[in-house]
Amino acid sequence: MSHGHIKALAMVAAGAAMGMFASDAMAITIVPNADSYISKNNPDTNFGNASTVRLRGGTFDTYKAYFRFSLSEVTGTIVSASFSFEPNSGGSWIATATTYNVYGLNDGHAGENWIEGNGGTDNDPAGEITWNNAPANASNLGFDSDATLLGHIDAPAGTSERLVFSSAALVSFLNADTDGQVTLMLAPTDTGLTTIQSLAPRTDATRRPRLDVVVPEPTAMSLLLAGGVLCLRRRKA
Ligand SMILES: [Ca+2]
Ligand SMILES: [Ca+2]
Ligand SMILES: [Ca+2]
Repeated sequence: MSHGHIKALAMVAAGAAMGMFASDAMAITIVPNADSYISKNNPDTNFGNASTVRLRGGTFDTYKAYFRFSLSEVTGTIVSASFSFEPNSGGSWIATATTYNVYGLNDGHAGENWIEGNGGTDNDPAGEITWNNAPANASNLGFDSDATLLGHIDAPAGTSERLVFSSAALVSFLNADTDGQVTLMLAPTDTGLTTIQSLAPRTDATRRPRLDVVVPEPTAMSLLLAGGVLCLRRRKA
């Protein structure tokens, strides 16, 4: 292979690589296909159809939240990701500054198909999520070993802004998924948190929770692969 050939191939490869990480990254926004909170004081009540997703410390009750996302649109390795959510539109939702832990339900857990439900204590649809049947749920604000702590996010008092969580652990968790669906959970860290924290649910088209991921643009990936094949063919000739 001539120096000219090598130089040209190197330029193509560099261009494709730059494209992959700069202009040709593809952002995908995913909204939950299920969300609900669970209440320790109402352990058999489902809140899947509630107009808010609530969080609360342990003084009067404990609320934790579950969100499930489909990764079916995601191809390739995720290079960055964020999980974000907004306060409910009505009233004050955070009276005091607080911190939430973000967990992921371990991939392959039988509870990944948890049922969002339509409210009430009727267990109809069967298995609708409650404190007593929620996957990986543990006493108070914790989760058991079927969940992985992905980090935490601070929520300022009185904020009306979207809160955006990201961590390397979140990216790893998403990339480790094998069945195209992931469940993220939120729990306050403060057992003395008395006020109800109220987030917008997935049914709120403007404020709903989101999972935003960035993957390399498929066309750039294809170009790089095509370039590699071309290179091999030329070398054989
Ligand atoms: Ca819901
Ligand atoms: Ca999964
Ligand atoms: Ca029901």
